[in-house]
Amino acid sequence: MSDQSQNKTHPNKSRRSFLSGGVAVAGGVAATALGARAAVAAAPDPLITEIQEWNQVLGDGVDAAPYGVPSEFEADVVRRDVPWLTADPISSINFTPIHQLDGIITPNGLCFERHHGGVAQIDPADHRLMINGLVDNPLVFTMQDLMRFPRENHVYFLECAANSGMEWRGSQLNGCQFTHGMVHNVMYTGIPLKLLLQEAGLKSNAAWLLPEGADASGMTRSVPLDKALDDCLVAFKMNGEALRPEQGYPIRLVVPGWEGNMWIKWLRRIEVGDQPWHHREETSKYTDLLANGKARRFTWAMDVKSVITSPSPQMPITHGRGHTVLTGLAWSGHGRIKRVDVSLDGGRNWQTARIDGPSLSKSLHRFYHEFNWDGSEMYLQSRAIDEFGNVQPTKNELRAARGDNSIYHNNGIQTWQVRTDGETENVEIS
Ligand SMILES: Nc1nc2c(c(=O)[nH]1)N[C@H]1C(S)=C(S)[C@@H](COP(=O)(O)O)O[C@H]1N2
Ligand SMILES: [Mo]
Repeated sequence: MSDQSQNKTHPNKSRRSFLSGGVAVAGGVAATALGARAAVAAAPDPLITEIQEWNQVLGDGVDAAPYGVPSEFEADVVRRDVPWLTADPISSINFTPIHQLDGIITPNGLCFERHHGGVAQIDPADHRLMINGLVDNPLVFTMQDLMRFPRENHVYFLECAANSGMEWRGSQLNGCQFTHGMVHNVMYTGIPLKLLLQEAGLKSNAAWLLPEGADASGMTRSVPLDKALDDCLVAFKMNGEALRPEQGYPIRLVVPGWEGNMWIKWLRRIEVGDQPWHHREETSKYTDLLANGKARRFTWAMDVKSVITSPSPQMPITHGRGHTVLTGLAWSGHGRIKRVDVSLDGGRNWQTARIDGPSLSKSLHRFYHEFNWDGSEMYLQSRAIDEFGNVQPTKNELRAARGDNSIYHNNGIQTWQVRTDGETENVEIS
């Protein structure tokens, strides 16, 4: 990226004060990093000396976008898919552009989508939620009924169990959007599921739930009752506004910390039973075939995990050596993240990264590591540790425990190779 193209997205004023302020107050690191820039700035720069067009003509009025959209200069910040992974757009996946985001909240329009029968378009006036099975009073709720229950707000990540699954046998996809982008993190507004179950009255032998979607796939998944009574929500808002159709409008199940598959979208029915159902999602899917021929099942919680989002293959280092900001995401389905370690040399030496922003249970955490890049090759890794002492494993440790056949629950440490020219690639260290 040239200096000029950078100026287009940075207001001149703040860039100037950054340059002069940075050199004046900072020590060796900033002065070295910014030395080259200061020399460039000494030549007349028309972006500073000329009055720009946008400074002379009136802009759009308030009616231009009744629902706001991002700047046209952000047009490449979009969900993307991997064509060979999904044969058709109906039973499909796309990926959150986590390499281009910051903080911990995923904007609604960028949350990855996974659906098995396309996006159901449902008028909330026509939507019903039924609770039946082992209950005293089978009930049907309209949306209006649901709006009269007490609600709560919580920020939770949703990670598909297959996130990073294509990387199990070795590095494959070149970008964290594709290796780690089946995750999003939003604030849900919803009704504790416990309240709706209490309204129906649970029979004494009630032990399992089978939530079901109203989409063409009619997806179902067995959920243990303890989890439902603990922290599940029937959510109708994400980041303050209605769920997007692709996220399950008008209501979805929120199953904090557990695999995305259980978060039934377009939720229409919850059957209460005394044992789990063994449907497709409990048998041929969402189980891991081990080396000894047995399969792991009911692996609900998403284990402690992290990834460096920049630098990364889609976010190479373009500014040359000197002051460099490394950033990434960490999360655990068990609770909060306590610490994130970062290595620049493929796991030989580790330093503690700086976690910034809210540290919430079962939510993404943002970490940073600022360092002075000397221009040599690096092997970047991050390793998260949660509040219960769970440590993110290496990919070799995972394969030693689970063999080569797994797809789901790959929380192994990711390596990015940064070359001397700043280009970055997905690699594995053996
Ligand atoms: N009704 C229904 N619910 C569903 C699905 C679906 O296809 N239909 N897909 C599941 C899977 S596998 C995942 S990972 C999450 C994805 O949620 P998202 O599309 O909001 O990212 O929804 C789950 N809930
Ligand atoms: Mo999923």
